[in-house]
Amino acid sequence: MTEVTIKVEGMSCGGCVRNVTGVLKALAGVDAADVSLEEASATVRFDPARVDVAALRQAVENAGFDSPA
Ligand SMILES: [Cu+2]
Repeated sequence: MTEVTIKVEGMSCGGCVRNVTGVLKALAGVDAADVSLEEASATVRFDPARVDVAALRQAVENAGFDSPA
């Protein structure tokens, strides 16, 4: 397992946090996602053989938020 922290911009409430957490955890290969509204970030533990950071960021973008590199 690998752990990475990505930026997540555009969240404004706990609903956004749950939304982002849900889309990250829905990805095959993601083991855990800890999303922080205050820090505008998500720390994700994942299997690098099954999913990569680009896919994590894409999932955040697809959910309507921004994940700048
Ligand atoms: Cu919200």
